[in-house]
Amino acid sequence: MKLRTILSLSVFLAATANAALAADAIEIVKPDGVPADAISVDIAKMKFAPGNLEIEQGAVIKWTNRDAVPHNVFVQEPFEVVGDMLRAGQSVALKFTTPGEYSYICTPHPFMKGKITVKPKS
Ligand SMILES: [Cu+2]
Repeated sequence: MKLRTILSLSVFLAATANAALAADAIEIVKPDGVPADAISVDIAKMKFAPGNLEIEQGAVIKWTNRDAVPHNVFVQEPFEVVGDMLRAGQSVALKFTTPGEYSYICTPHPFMKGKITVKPKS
């Protein structure tokens, strides 16, 4: 095998592994699948409240837009996961299955920031 072929193959494999990990680490939960013990975050007055959360592995967070302007939840780090644009009163829920730190913003308002710390299940 030529060196160039090996290099492009390893780049491809690394990208594939990343995508698989991202899909496993954060799942978008359908509205009818949101558990009763989901943790609520309000999007209000151009802020995520609470902005910083510590949760246990496997927990679901449900964001609800309390503002008149549309917002979303865009997890930037360590993987990119974009929730739907939320109109007033609409929600999006994400399940965090892998311990780590997840930083997110609202795409139209990047000054809106939040962080989720996912602890291993005890
Ligand atoms: Cu916003």
